[in-house]
Amino acid sequence: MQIDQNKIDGYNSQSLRKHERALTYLQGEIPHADDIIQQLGAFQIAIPSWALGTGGTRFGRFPAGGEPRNLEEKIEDIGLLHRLNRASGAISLHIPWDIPEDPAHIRALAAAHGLKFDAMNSNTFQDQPGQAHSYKFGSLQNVNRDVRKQAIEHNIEVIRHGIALGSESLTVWLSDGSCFPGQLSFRKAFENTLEGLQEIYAALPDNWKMFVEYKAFEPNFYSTTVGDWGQSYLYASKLGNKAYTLVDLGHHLPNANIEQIVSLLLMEGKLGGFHFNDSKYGDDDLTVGSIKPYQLFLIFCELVDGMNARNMQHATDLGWMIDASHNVKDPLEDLLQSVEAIQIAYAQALLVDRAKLTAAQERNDVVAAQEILQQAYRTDVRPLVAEARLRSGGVLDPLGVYRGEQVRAGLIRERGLVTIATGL
Ligand SMILES: [Mn+2]
Repeated sequence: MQIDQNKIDGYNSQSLRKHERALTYLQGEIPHADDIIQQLGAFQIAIPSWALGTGGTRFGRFPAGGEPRNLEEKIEDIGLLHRLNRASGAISLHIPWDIPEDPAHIRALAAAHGLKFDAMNSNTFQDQPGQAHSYKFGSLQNVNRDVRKQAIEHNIEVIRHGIALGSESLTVWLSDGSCFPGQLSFRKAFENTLEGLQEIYAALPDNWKMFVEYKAFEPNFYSTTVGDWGQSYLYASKLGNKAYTLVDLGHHLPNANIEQIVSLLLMEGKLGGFHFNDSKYGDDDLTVGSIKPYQLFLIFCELVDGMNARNMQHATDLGWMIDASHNVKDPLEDLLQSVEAIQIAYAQALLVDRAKLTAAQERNDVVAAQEILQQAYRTDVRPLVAEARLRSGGVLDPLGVYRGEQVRAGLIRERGLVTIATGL
């Protein structure tokens, strides 16, 4: 069932009129405004199952109450987000945090909320209760073959769970590395890891992709065995054409030029997936677009340009996911903000006049090139994003409706979260 915009926004025909005025203005200014609205409507961002609870730091965790207690409730929460913004139509599961006990039931529940299963995520960065071998000194890199074998088997089990749910990709993030010089042999760690990834890769169904996620540091602080895009690219290249690099915005050293990394990975056909978040210092996992929105825009410029150059479908040919944590915000509010920030950056990137930019580059007109980018960045594209939402059956102001600041029809508070009560 779709949310009835008139019911929910009946109170605010004024906001709707304001939106229409702003939209009409933009449509006059931007010849391809309706194409952008269409592209925005098709663009879906997966929500990871672990983003729905209150996160924490090693210093503490301050739960707000009303957190989903099980996978069913997590799916309901994402279903709510998707009903509001029509742009969160996928869920990404982490094993073993969210093992689907009854995959057919979970699959049906997700489908009823209009959700697909995005990449499956394995976990060899923690020891689980009853586990035979410890990952204290790494998983796939470990000097002990039994530890490596356990990590390989876990990943293959994650693929099996994913097949049952209709997922088509596996994301492998390894915390493997070392904390002190001399602790391990870089070469042996790489070779062991590659061997393990090859065994996992061999278990992938034909239509699956494997994403090799890198991270510069933490929890290891001297070396990380998949530490940067070059290392990830090396693994992905050696593995084969189902393996790709996954870029997580927070997994770089400070000031890394992520847009350039994105551009080159796309050029080589090896960019597979994307984890959105924002940061000031390290892997801060803050709300997307909250700290460096211009960087997010520049990344999207390269995504759009690089995908167009390869005739890729923006909406479906890369895995798009938010990977953030929420220590001081309601996770659902944060996710609504994050999805909108992604849509805004995407829309702004679609606004860039590529022909003019290329011409400016060809004549080394640095000033014109900057003006062209900033012209797009400084355009308020929120009416285009809102219009895409409305046309897909979402609401004008997802955060406002969620917060219940406005007249609501059919909304109740349950478990501390707003749930649409009108049923599916
Ligand atoms: Mn990530």
